[in-house]
Amino acid sequence: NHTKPLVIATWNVNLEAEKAFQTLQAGKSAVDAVEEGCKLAEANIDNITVGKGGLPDRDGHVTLDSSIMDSHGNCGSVVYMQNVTHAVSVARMVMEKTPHVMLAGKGAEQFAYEMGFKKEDLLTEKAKKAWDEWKVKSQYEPIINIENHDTIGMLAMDANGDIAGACTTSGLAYKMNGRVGDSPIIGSGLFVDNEIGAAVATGLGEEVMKTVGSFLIVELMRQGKTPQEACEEAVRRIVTKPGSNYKNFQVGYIAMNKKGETGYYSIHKGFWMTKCTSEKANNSESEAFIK
Ligand code: SD4
Repeated sequence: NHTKPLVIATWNVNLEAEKAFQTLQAGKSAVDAVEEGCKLAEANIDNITVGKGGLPDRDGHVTLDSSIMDSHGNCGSVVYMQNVTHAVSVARMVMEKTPHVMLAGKGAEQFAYEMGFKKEDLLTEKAKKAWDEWKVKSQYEPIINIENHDTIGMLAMDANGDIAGACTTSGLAYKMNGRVGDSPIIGSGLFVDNEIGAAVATGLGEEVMKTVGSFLIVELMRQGKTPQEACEEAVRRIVTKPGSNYKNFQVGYIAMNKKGETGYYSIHKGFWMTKCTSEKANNSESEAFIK
């Protein structure tokens, strides 16, 4: 069942995965596909963890993190970017139009305007209301699974077997001002090696960064592990650290290898993967470390 083309994504994002799949079917590249899929999530104001409508930091700023990698090993990312909805597209422009990999904050925003992106207020009424309610107690606790859709991470393989990936997020709700997560950090939130496969992460970014999770998964696949085994090992690295507080946070990984085999695993139940190999995407819940 190693069908090509193929799209997988974190959480339940059928429309986004189908959009990416249609992009591949139209003969476009894997990197076009993941960009198109992620853009749909960024524009959806009902999704409170990505793009416009994302929940703000504790001071009320919506700050976006995103990264993208193509099948030639090129990558681009933006961190702590405000006022521009399509962070994934700006990340792609960083990859394609600058000599750099990563742009941050005001610099990323300025670059986006130079590239023709428009300035938008990303804090919606719904997100502002949630923030106002949070401020009553101002208690920061990682939320384990937010409504089954969350940071979107997407991997695509085109009809030639070439792989690309992207991820986009507003990061953890009510994070400290200035906080950057794993999603824009190449190797942590996302890694693609077109010879081997690709992986993408969701959940508490600090724990993903400490273990360089996505790069780890790709390297484990290079050593012969299946995508499933590699995702399980990357979760195990987190939970077996001395003193790991893993009962109180979620991390989930998805991966694919060059054969089109896929895998996914998480610490807690409630993590889902979307897979699309035909017109309609399917979702399935991940096996979890905590049974
Ligand atoms: C972060 N990994 O900023 C992101 C958040 C996330 O599901 O994935 N939530 O840490």
